[in-house]
Amino acid sequence: MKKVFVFTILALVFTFMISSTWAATLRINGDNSWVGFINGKQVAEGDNWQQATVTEFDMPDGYAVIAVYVHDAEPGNAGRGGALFDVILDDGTYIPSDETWKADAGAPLADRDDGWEQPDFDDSSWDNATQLDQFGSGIWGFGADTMRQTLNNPDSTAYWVWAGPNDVEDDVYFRKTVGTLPTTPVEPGGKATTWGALKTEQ
Ligand SMILES: [Ca+2]
Repeated sequence: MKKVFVFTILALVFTFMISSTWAATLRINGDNSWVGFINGKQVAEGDNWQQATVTEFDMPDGYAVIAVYVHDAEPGNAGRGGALFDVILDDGTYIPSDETWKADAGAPLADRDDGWEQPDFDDSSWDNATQLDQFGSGIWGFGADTMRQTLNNPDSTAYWVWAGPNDVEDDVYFRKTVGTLPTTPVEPGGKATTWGALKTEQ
């Protein structure tokens, strides 16, 4: 009976492993400090621009909404702000910070309460991020060797980004949905329908 029990447990664990869909990693660097959110929940906080926060997370629905806040400590043109982040999916898909992310500047995080980090937030009025230097080059290039201690496996190929010119705004917000949004109806229990097959038969 014990062997059967152990086998049952192993089978359950294996079933869970293959059905728990995606796992992924979020890495964030910011000059000077940052807070990261996944699906509206805070998951990361850092203030050493050369030391990324690395967050592993699951995507049971196959996608996740990433939201990143970065604060530049030097007001206006007294200093330049920068944000560098990436998401790596389990299948190797690499999603770098670049101009495809939505970006917005505004009040400091503590004063912002419009739900900007929530998955259902409407960011259609946000501009795209300003794409600056690629990791390893430009004004932050001298820190690349130190940064690679956390930005390895894989090496970062992300771009430093900001909202507008990076010597103006000091509090910026980024958003992107990673993974694949569900496009077909899903039956209770998570079993996918044969929607695609039905459509081709019509
Ligand atoms: Ca500044």
